[in-house]
Amino acid sequence: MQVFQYPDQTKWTTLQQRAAAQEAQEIEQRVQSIFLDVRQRGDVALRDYAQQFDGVQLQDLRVTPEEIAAAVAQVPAELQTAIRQAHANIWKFHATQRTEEKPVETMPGVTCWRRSVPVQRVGLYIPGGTAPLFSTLLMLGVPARLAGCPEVVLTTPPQKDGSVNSVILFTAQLLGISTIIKAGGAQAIAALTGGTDSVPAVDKIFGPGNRYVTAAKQLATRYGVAIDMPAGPSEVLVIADATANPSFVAADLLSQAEHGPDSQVILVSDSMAVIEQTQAEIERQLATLPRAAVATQALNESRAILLRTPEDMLYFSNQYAPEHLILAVQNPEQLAEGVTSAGSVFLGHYTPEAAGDYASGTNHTLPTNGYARNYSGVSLDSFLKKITYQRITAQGLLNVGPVVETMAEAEGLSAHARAVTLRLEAVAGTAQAL
Ligand code: HSO
Ligand code: ZN
Repeated sequence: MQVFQYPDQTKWTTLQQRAAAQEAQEIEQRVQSIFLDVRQRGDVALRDYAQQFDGVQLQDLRVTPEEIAAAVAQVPAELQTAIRQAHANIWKFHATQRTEEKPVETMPGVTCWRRSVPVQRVGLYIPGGTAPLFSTLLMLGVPARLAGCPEVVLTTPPQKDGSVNSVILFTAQLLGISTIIKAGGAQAIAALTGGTDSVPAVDKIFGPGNRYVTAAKQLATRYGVAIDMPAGPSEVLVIADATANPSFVAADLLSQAEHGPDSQVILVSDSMAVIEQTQAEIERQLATLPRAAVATQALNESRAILLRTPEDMLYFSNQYAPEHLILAVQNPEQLAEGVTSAGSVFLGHYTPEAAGDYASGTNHTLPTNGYARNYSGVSLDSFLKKITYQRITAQGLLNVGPVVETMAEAEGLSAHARAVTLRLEAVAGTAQAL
């Protein structure tokens, strides 16, 4: 980690910068041609890409019920129990996000209300690679189920032998997801966008992925498909005061760093002793970390920053807007109240980010790359649309009609005014007939 002691406030924005993504244009062009190809050749294109990128020749792109049953039998009982518990906790937390709104009479006879309706067809993308994240499937599948989305399609890249990771299949089965497609990368997103013989088209696509997947999701939005959020490499910022335990802090920083060489890791402290001890701890813990090579790359780009006060630390963090914020301080509640930009906040010395990554109940699909300034993480709402309704009675029209007429005429939109006037005349006619 690079250490910065009491940097001048004019330097803070430089310290808050994320590494800029390169070759964006090249990636975009590649993704565009994949989209065209999948649109034209459908499943044939998907099979070609599986051969090219995953090194596997696929017959059936869809996972069969027999494959699911066989995979489930392979998952150790202890892991099954852990996943069930995490599922229960995530379900419990997201269930509290259900809201019921009551109709309101804005004027007598003018009633307005709003109904939550699930997004009808959702696509969940789960990457394969070195660490197939079945936990992410829980984070997306639980709110999709709670929302009541009628069609849930899972896409994930096949392994070298043509199978799908057994824990991912177990988790899918637990969630009641049976449409599972063996496709990864931009081609999977292209298939979910336009549909193919094997892959149903969807209305909204969720899930993390590499830069090709991210670029593909962005391209999908141009075809009218929504996405969860713009995604970037995972991030953590830890605020640690003198009461922090350096071995805990080091473990938290490393758990972020091991995700990928481009993971963003920042330590902010008002204690130089904590920074020094944390650095020593990182070295010690790295020695026994299987993914040490990945973590080391990320740590080379990471920063430890010594600031003077809790207020300064909070200000720095809010400006950076981290995906995850850990408050390893004596009074985390007080500091937490001042958080204005962060995806998810972890309070106190016994609350590692890892708990939220897997099992405490909150969602781990969160805004990165500074988007915590204007985006929320995935929640039940991400799978719902809110439709507004209204009903106006004759009395209601007498009340609200003249307001509309006046405003419509002032905007020069006479047909709008007439839509009210004609009805008001009809109402007057009925009143006279009575
Ligand atoms: N920290 C990751 C989520 C994750 N961690 C999955 C472990 N598995 C992004 O929030
Ligand atoms: Zn993680």
